[in-house]
Amino acid sequence: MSENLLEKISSQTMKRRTFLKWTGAVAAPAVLGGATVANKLVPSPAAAEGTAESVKVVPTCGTLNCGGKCLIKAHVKDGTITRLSTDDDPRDKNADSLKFPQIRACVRGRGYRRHVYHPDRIKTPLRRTGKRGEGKFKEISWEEAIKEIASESTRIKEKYGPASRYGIYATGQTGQIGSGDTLIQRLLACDGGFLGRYSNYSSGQHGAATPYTFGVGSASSSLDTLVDSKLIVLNGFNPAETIFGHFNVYLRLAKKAGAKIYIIDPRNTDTAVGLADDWFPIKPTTDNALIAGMAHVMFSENLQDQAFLDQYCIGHDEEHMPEGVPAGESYKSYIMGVTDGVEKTPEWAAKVTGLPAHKIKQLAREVASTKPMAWIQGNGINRHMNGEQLSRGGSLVAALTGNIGVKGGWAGPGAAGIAKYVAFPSIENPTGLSIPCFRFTDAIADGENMGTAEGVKGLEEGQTLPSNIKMIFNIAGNALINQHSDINKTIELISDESQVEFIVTTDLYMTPSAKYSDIILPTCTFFEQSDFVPPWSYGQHIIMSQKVIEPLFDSKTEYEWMTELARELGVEQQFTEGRTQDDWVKWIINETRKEQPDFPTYEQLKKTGIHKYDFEPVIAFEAQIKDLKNNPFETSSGKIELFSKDLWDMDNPEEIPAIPKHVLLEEGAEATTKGKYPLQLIGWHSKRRTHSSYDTSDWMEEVEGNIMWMNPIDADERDIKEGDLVKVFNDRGALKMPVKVTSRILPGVMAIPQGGWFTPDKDGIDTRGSINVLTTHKATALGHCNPQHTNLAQAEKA
Ligand SMILES: Nc1nc2c(c(=O)[nH]1)N[C@H]1C(S)=C(S)[C@@H](COP(=O)(O)OP(=O)(O)OC[C@H]3O[C@@H](n4cnc5c(=O)[nH]c(N)nc54)[C@H](O)[C@@H]3O)O[C@H]1N2
Ligand SMILES: Nc1nc2c(c(=O)[nH]1)N[C@H]1C(S)=C(S)[C@@H](COP(=O)(O)OP(=O)(O)OC[C@H]3O[C@@H](n4cnc5c(=O)[nH]c(N)nc54)[C@H](O)[C@@H]3O)O[C@H]1N2
Ligand SMILES: [Mo]
Repeated sequence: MSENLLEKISSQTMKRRTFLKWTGAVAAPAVLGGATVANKLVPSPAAAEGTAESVKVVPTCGTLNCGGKCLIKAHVKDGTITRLSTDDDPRDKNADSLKFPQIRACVRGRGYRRHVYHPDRIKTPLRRTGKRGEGKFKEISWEEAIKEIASESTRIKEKYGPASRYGIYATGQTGQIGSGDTLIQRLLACDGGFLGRYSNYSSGQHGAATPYTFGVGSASSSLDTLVDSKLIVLNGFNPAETIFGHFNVYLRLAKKAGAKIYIIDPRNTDTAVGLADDWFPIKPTTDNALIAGMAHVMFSENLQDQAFLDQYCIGHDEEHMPEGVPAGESYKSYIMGVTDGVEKTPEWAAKVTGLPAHKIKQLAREVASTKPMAWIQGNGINRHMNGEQLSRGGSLVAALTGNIGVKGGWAGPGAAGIAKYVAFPSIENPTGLSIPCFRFTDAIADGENMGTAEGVKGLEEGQTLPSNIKMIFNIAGNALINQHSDINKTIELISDESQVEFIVTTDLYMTPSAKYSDIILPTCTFFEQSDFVPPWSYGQHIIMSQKVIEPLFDSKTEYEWMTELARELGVEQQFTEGRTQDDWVKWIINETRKEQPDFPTYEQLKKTGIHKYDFEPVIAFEAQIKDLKNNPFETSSGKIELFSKDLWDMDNPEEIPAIPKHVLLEEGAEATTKGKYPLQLIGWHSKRRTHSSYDTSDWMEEVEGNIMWMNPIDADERDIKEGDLVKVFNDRGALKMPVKVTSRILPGVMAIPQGGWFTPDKDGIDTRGSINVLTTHKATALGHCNPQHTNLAQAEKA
């Protein structure tokens, strides 16, 4: 049967019974993809789900980077997955368990079969034949591929030094051992070293900012404590769609227990629609102006928790400032106009944020008077050019209202880590060098001039990197092109074969990043290998992801092909320590059991898949608030630093202010009136994709189309109607996509769901709504992070 015919059959099957029906009790026979290549894949067209005896149910776990890491039960018949179900833990049969909530798969988790059995999966190793990026490849054997990667890697190491080799940010697979991203770093560490990286695209600004407030990177309580909150404010956070470590479960429980939930977001999100009591539509990047307006109300009406501030904080007023700072620089001085002559009244804040002054006053009074109150910073405020400031702003609200160290309050971004296990061991990178992950394009173009000022770690002041990046391993990621900013500029850089000399990608699909690679290797989904999968740092469970089916086509797991590469490079023993991937899963479990004797065994996990930890509530900084003298904060002052002397000393007050104030940005809200781009453009993480993953899934397209949002006022001005194709553009690029005209978004703001695959037409205009054609390479000042929600653009009918 030809592949075309197979595709036809599969799409007809899809039409007959839509995916949404498929997720019900009766599963359809899967006749999807790849029959020509591997018999082992293709079920007979007649394969129905079968009798109870013939169907095996195998628990496993989704390892994509959505933070959920949910229990997925694969129903397998004759080696084929025919249906997926999920957690039905009886301890949570009434959906009210605080400790053991069902870790249920969302619509994407339920739709994984289309991700696995898809005709577009890459089936054999490929080598580029045309110019880089032209999209011409020929099939090669694994043996050839491994030999070529080994010889190029060695050549480049010898010519430019080991720190010219880079494993790019890649989150397509996040299990402990299956994560190719972790494995390639381990392998390169065995082979002389590489250029490492730190930070991430998710919460880099939070991570950079939080230590300046609290002295440590984590300021988190456990999710169950939210049930004690009376008021929860979600600031740039959309967990109904992003799940986010099952935050959504606890918000629902908190609401049931009587908490009010408010949403501050330019969009009336699914979270707002489903859970919120009120929506505060704010112009992107202006949250600190809202907070300033609220602080003005608090200081004017004496609503702030002065006793808390005086005891635990510095920087809130002139009486509590660090040494060596001139008068008039405290937060209160800024609010009352002493610092810059502008009083930050609610009316001032209204002009900046777009929120009515009476709503700002209402929010200030409620936030100050309702205790306990949890102000939670999402990653939506993080991914801005002033993300570090916005992140500190949320913690400032918590301090002003005395909601730190109390149950039901909240101190900073994220949530407390509960899952504890012995991790897959890493091997130290011999070069000791690392860059902020967002600056890899800078390190390709001009790494030799990057030093500590550009965020490089492992160098002395005055030193620079020994080489530009010359080789890239892109292992289960799409940030080489699609998920990084300014796609057109990145493509110019990556297309130049004299800059990066060799690029290896592994993926399931021919993504935009794969297209710009020299060797592409077909790898496996989590169904095709075993792994140990913790959720994001604050999850409360782990899952043993079991191998459910054999690797499809000619694919290999990352562990398997890297073991072969390690052998070729002469470092196999060091790389594997004599263990298979499954041996490592057992190793982690056994080592963990040495520390936690009641942790389940490998055999037990084979049956249940999941382990949920019993735990006591964690309250961030409880010890400090109970007894500051014996438990000072780990800041220079020993207190919560609302004014940071360390930031002040950086002497860059426009970009890195010492207090979380509102700053003007080149592409911020105020700049809309200044140039040719009058609309703010943000992205969001939509339910139909995990980043760019599932963009090819027609089942997910049934869930939600790839559609941008625009307010009717902006649409009318441009004669744009619901469903029209709209061209969105700025100096960096242009895209076309259909529009939803809706008052669920603030006028002056457009939103595009991030992750569409860059698909240029003959004029280079993207046709899939790939937002990163419009975003910038410029990194944030403090953390060198990705400001991918801070953009100005124009729109017109296409
Ligand atoms: N404009 C804008 N850009 C953004 C963001 C934004 O909000 N706006 N968000 C940023 C954030 S927070 C993040 S974390 C990054 C994420 O960026 P990436 O880490 O690049 O994530 P994905 O786009 O999901 O890419 C994962 C790749 O892995 C592949 N894959 C999926 N499953 C498997 C598997 O089992 N095995 C293998 N080998 N491959 C697999 C997928 O096909 C996909 O190509 O994007 C960032 N980019
Ligand atoms: N379905 C799905 N789930 C995911 C992912 C996915 O791709 N798909 N990705 C996962 C990953 S890696 C991450 S990092 C998380 C991210 O999850 P979230 O933290 O929820 O991040 P975003 O979706 O980027 O943004 C959240 C909200 O912030 C709003 N926002 C943007 N700018 C501003 C602003 O200036 N002020 C305010 N107040 N709000 C603003 C956006 O409209 C959006 O609704 O989601 C994870 N979960
Ligand atoms: Mo992320």
